[in-house]
Amino acid sequence: MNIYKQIETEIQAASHIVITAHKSADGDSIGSSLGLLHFIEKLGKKAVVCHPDKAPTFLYWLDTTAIILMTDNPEEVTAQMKKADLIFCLDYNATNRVGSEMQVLLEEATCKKIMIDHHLNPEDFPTITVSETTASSTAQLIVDLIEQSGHLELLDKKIGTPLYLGILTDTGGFRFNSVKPRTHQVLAQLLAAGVEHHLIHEKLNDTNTESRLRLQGYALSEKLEILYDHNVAIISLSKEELAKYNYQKGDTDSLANLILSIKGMRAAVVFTERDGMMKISFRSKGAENPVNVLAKEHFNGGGHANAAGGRSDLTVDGTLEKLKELIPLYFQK
Ligand SMILES: [Mn+2]
Repeated sequence: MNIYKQIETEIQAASHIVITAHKSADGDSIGSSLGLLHFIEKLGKKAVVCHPDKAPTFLYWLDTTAIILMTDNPEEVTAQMKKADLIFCLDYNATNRVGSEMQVLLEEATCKKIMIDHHLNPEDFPTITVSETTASSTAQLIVDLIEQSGHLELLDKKIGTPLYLGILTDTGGFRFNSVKPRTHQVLAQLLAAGVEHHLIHEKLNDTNTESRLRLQGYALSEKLEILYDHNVAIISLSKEELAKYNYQKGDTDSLANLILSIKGMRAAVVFTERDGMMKISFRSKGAENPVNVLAKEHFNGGGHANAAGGRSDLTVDGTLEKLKELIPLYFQK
């Protein structure tokens, strides 16, 4: 029997199914959870989704009312996990990925556990493990489950919409190397099932407010500095400037990637003044231009090679000066 047929057998045999996903929810953890939930419901069974924390703000348009959150309702999540006779572990492969509170519940649960995931180096706690490290997303694997368990005819818009979202967000808009011919075959199946992809793109991307766009326009035309000797672009924004454009949390999030898109740029730095400090975002391209080292060594921060964060307790001008002194050392000609 193929592994997905085996998973369907477990779904059919279970009487209390709980679907979990990792902490710091993203499009794929939420998309794969809701896609699986609706598939299980279409099989005529019930399931509940328990997540460690809530969806990020860019997904607030999504109907996530079916998801019970550990942060909001720990008693309910605890009760569900204790009642479960089958637990799905989606988009993660180590028990600590669900956060310390849910990790205890997951490890104490003696029921069958099914992992469906695409990250490297899975732990071997589950009863059944689907670990496809070359898959674009867990959402793509849920489509594999639906197809290979012999239920492609059940795939509909309700199941397909969150799955499309999961693939879209985990592939940076079908851009990353993880996109394979199979990814587009799966996307074709989702569209054939009635998924209105243009609406998903619209809801995900067309979310600007007027003041956010005006702030970006101001930042780009008045505040952008490019160190052409090192191909690093910098934007700084003071508290007063942010207030003038009615700054809301998240309004400057895309600025660093925007200026990194200038042809030839190796790195981008955007910093904004918060209560008594500067919050700094570093972005860069390629393994040869890591920014996390600079963030760690000089700005109390860290992160990934191409995406890091940090802080400075200097003024706007002082921070700018410090950056301009350090950038030549980290980004030599
Ligand atoms: Mn994923």
